[in-house]
Amino acid sequence: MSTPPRRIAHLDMDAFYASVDLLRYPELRGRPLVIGGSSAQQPVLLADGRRRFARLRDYVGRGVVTTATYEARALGVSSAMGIMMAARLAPEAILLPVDFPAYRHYSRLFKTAVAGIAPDCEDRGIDEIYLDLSRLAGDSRPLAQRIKDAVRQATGLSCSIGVAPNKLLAKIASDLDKPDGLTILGADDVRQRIWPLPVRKINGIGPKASERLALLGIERIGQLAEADAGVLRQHFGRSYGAWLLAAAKGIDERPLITAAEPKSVSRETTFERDLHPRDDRETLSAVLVGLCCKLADDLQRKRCRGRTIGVKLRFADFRVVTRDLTLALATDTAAEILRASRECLRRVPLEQRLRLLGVRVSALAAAATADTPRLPQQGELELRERDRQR
Ligand code: TTP
Ligand code: MG
Ligand code: MG
Repeated sequence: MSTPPRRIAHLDMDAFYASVDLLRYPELRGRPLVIGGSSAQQPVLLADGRRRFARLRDYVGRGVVTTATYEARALGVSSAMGIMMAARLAPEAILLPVDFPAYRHYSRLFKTAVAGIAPDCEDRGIDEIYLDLSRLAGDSRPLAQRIKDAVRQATGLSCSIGVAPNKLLAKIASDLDKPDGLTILGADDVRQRIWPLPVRKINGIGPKASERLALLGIERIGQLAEADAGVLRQHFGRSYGAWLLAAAKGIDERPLITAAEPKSVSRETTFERDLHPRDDRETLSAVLVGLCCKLADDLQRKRCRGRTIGVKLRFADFRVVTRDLTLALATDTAAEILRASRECLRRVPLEQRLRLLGVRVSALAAAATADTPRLPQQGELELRERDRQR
């Protein structure tokens, strides 16, 4: 029995660090820009409101280029090059220091935007992800375009996407039409689109291996695909030799490594002053509602539902008490979590002041695979009725 072909996307942000910095300094758009300086290259705000930027030609030091805009790349500048070397190629280019907090912020933003459309995702670092689109509806091109649009909407940045039957081909594809690219590759395209490329384009063939392949007269992926298996084994060992041949043929069965599903989610609050269970009932109740709303939000964002709801109390003397209960149906609604939390709280003798209140939802399952329908919303009504009675 043959399984249907997979549909894997690789998304990579374009000139990522530089593009994030251009959001802050739009006046630099269209100019060669190199990222890699230190605080000495921080722009200086002038009296007239303009900024003075450091030039590559003035740089002295041993720093390396982390990335460069496509305008700077056109002059020969590339990642991992010494900045002094880059200065010889592009003396007029602007140099900016790295700003990791900003890159991390935009990394989170684009990944969240993508997850809203394609939740099956493998995180491959600050500016790239693999996505499994196999279970999503719609043709690959409009789907990938929607993802690109969502990334731009959330960040103002462009990315390049490749869609192919596996990770190896998707990674090559995302690079074929950078920047702002969208490339769809089928198994039938391997011969025409992949084979003419240098072997280095395969993720996993580094400078060492490509050098040794060149010595065997193998420079293009197509030549590698037609190489003798015995010769490859002899020069690269059994396992890497076999992998080289399979990779050149576009074969790659690796699954996506998605983040481990969370086992539980919890939220808690430590009070500024210890609260009395009766005298501060209103405040405690408001805190509890807040915690339950946040948890429902966490669950819905993670596309999970949980069956076990628990509360945690820390008393003024630091004693900790927990209580939990398990629902018949998994839930992700604030009303259900609140109702269960109150049920748990009723089982705790409340005679001391409280330092902390926490709520936890566990026994989680992915909402998509949960066999139970969402509980009817009337639950909320019922809850308010009961509240009034108490
Ligand atoms: P890349 O995705 O390799 O490069 P890029 O996003 O700058 O450009 P493009 O994808 O359009 O070709 O790397 C992502 C970021 O990682 C890059 O912006 C800076 C950082 N980086 C380094 O710090 N050192 C390096 O050697 C490389 C390659 C990247
Ligand atoms: Mg990139
Ligand atoms: Mg990258």
